[in-house]
Amino acid sequence: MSPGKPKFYLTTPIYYTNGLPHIGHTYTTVVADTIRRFKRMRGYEVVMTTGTDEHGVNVERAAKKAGMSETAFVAKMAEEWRALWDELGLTADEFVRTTDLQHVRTVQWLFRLCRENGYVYKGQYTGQYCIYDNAFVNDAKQGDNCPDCGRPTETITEENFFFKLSAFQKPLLDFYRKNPGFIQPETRRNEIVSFVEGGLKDLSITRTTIRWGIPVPGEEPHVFYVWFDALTAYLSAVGGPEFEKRGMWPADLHLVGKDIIRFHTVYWPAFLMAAMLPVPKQVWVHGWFLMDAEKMSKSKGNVVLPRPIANLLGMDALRYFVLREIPFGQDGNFSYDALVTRYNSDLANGLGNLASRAAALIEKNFGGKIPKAAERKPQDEALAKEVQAAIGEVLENYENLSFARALETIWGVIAAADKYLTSEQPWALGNSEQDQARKATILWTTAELLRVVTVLVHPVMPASTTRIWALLGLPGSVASVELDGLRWGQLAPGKQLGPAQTLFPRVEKTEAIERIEAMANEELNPAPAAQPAKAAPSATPAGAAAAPQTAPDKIGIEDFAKVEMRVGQIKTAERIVGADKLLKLTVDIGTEIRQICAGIAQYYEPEKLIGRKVAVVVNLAPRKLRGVESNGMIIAAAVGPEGRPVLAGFPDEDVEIGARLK
Ligand code: ME8
Repeated sequence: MSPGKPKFYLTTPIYYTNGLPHIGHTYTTVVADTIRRFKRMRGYEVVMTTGTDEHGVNVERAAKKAGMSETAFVAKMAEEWRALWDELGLTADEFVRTTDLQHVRTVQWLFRLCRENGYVYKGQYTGQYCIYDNAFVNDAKQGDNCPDCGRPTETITEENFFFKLSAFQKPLLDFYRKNPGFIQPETRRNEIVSFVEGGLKDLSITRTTIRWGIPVPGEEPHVFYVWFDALTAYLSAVGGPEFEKRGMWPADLHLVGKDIIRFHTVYWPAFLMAAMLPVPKQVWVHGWFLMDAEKMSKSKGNVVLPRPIANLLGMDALRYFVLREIPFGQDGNFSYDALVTRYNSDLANGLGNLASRAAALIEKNFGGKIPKAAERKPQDEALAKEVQAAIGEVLENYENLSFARALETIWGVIAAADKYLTSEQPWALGNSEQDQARKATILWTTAELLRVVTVLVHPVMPASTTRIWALLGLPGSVASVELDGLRWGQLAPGKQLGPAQTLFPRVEKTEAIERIEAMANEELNPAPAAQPAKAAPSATPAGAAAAPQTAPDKIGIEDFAKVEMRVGQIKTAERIVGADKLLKLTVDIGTEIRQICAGIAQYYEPEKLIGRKVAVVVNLAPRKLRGVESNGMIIAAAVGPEGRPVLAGFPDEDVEIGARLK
């Protein structure tokens, strides 16, 4: 730790490695990254930990399915998680894997402390166990489904080590009383307090039925049950048994979704109390992102992936959207429509437009140099006051993790600036000395407002604010601005603006959604020979990771042979509500009738297509376009700069339906 700086240690959950990150995991990690950046700007020494939870039956099964050893499987998955976080700019300070040696030692050490202090005993356990959530389901009977995920439980009897959780009812209730801020938000705290008041049963913390886990030293074949193992990762990431040297423990903040609240607010503090170790200061429980009111899961086919959104709109847009759209703590629906709407209105028309407008006016009137404000009028003072008040409000809201409110306040300031420019009309002023002085005041005021906004938005949108900082020609990095010293009036005149930038190019909604969905489809169902999805070159905005776009120069005939194309005949064609470009077709391909979506609605009348013979790729993995299943692809030429589709066809011959194209 650096001397003199207060420390702040925060964590995301460590995620399971039997799948890859979706928007839910991304959400928690974005929140953590935002807090990390915010706290750094407030002068804290911050450590943020994320990682992967790599033991348990699910991983054993997933590895088997992949035909790999568990060790190789988790190494590959952990690498994919880490690489995706890097790609999205969400690199944590510590990435802990539960197969790390340091972690293994920490779990064994924590167990020894709990046992030495008399909180561990050996016993028999028979219970209903949910292998998906890796948890015994208390009070469940044989045949019951898991109340959390709804899938069947299994009856398990085995010798286990038990943790005396029952001994912690009173200590935990005392602890919650003395630390009212420990569980946030308040409603979650009440839920947990009543749960603990209802009585606590001892907890089985080892298994003999699982092979893939951390061994209990001297007690093989016992391995640790995943939660005793997983929760300890927070401690092993910052030193494990030697945590005092690093000076980061106890954690200041554990961020978790509501699915794992009990583990973090009941079991985890109890384990630590039993070991006589310091207990974390706060657990913040947030809600779920839902798709059509259901929790996302790959098995339901309703997951939203972060990469396609980041590729098309930029990661900052995704960060902004998830923090702005849903009050932190509550559940909320994820919708691409709302995402693109906010992108266009708040980013392209809002922040992006203000930045380019201010820069263009300063360029035109003052040769790109920040002017010096002259005499201030009441409307200039009023705007300054509004901004100054917003600074305090925003910092307080960030501090309370009220991201939506903080952003609302900032966007209120952006709207005030737009209004100010519209009413002051600097472009309508002439070249007299008086008019020049007035222009200077208006444009300095606008630039100063933009500087303050840039600093305040930085924790949420690090990439684009770095670009606005450069656009304003400001020294150093925006990340190193001290938030507590931020005041209206600090913008020095005379600095030269940086080169002009387009921050958030507007996108056409339907097209953007189609592109995101197509990329997500490809990521979820990669066709064996498929190329990665292409991002629209014209619509890839600031901070967006460029999608790989190159096709190989030449392919062998064996590659071409993988694509099965046949002659099909269109039987029905209809428009899709809410998707202007798509037609839903049924196509006879000789052996069956297929439903296929084609992006030709703007150029072909559905009625005129009936009976038409077309070339169809028939062995493409099915995918959903705007929620409609498409099982195949119709071949069309892309004509002209807009790529107008012209269907490939067979006008001269009477070709047989189902004939193969070679
Ligand atoms: O539970 N909306 O890992 P996990 C919002 N390994 N957040 C969501 C979400 C959604 N739809 N889906 C997932 C585990 N999350 C354990 C944790 S910690 C010691 C061990 C986020 O891969 C949210 O933070 O199932 C949730 O708590 C976490 O991912 C669960 O990730």
